[in-house]
Amino acid sequence: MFVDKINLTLFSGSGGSGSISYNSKSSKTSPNGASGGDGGSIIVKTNKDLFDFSHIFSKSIFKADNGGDASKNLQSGKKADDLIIELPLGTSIFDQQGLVAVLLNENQELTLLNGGKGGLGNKDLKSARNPNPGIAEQGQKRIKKEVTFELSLITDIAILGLPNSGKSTLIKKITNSNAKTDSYPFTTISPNLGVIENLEDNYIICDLPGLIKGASTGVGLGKSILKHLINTKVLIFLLDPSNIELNIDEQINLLQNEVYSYEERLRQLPVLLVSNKSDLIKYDNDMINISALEEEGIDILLDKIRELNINTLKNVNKSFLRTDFMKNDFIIENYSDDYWEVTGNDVDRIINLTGSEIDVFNEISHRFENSGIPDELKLLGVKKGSTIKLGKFEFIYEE
Ligand SMILES: Nc1nc2c(ncn2[C@@H]2O[C@H](COP(=O)(O)OP(=O)(O)OP(=O)(O)O)[C@@H](O)[C@H]2O)c(=O)[nH]1
Ligand SMILES: [Mg+2]
Repeated sequence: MFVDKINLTLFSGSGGSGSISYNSKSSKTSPNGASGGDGGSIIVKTNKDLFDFSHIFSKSIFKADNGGDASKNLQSGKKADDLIIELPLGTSIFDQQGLVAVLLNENQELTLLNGGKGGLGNKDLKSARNPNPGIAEQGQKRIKKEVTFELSLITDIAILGLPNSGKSTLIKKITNSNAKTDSYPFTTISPNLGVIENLEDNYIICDLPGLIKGASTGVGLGKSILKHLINTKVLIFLLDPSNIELNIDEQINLLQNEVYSYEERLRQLPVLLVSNKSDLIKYDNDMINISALEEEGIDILLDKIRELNINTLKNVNKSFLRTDFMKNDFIIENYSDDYWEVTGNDVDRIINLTGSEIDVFNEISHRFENSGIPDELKLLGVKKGSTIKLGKFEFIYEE
């Protein structure tokens, strides 16, 4: 079963408690109570070999372990292991406030919940003010969070068409996919992935369920089909000249309408217009004519795909990370590969300074470098030489 959306409840682990003990038991001096162990965090990590959430479908609750309590006499509590949830590339993560992150890079890691800090024991609470504390901290309590993971497949090419146009027949002919085909509409109800292997590079292609009028507003499988286009680089509109309800031009119109009303940015993607079922009707213009069933014209289609140099193309999606759900409070957005904007409370704190220009600049650089922002930018794949906009300041990123 293909699972491309899942709701989960996450719990971080509580921190263990610190202890109260003393070197000298009789006089209760020289505190040596150790600290509790930190609770486990919940971390998500992308794995390029996953293509949906079926590996976690059977669980709706994930709990990280609690940290151990400290014992007496310098024996700290055990730190709990973090709980790592693996996710496919192309996962968007939502919490109750909205989008948290879009994970597009390999081995990208993100901590969704920090484990509770272990409480300090009386040894670590010693201070000049209180050299012999008779107190210890409890560990931080576990935190609960409801999240939704939603996948938009990462593919090179997506095949779109009305029901029955022959999309699954085509993917079966040009890849290793064993998609189901049949003469009734809506045979395909979830995407089929395949790899085209006989070009210079391997390309991932996906066959989607048939699109119908109103898909972009949610009719039929509507948006759950269209969302997979956000991470693809090329569209194939597979047209069916034997369709008695809509002629080829009407099919093109319908597909364009639904795709572009769903997401305007998809206009940037190259589209191959392919008329299928040429064994029945050949379409007489510059369209690519194929018969997926009889394997006619397939080489011409593959040549057209080769000419697109897909490796040089981009999808229209962008990485996204909203970190105010955790320790930090900033939002990073990239509007192009070399222009990134960071906004939010942390940024305001970093840049809210007055003084001479050079002092302000130095202090901002220092604060920026010591904030969580550079690490997150690195995670999102920012390149040296890119422009970073921090509030009203812009500067060039150097690793
Ligand atoms: N004559 C002819 N029939 C074809 C051709 N390609 C597909 N078909 C037939 O068209 C019907 C639908 O094919 P599918 O590949 O299941 O179509 P689909 O677009 O995946 O359909 P949905 O998944 O329902 O949207 C089947 O009966 C196929 O055998 C073709 O090139 N020529
Ligand atoms: Mg199909």
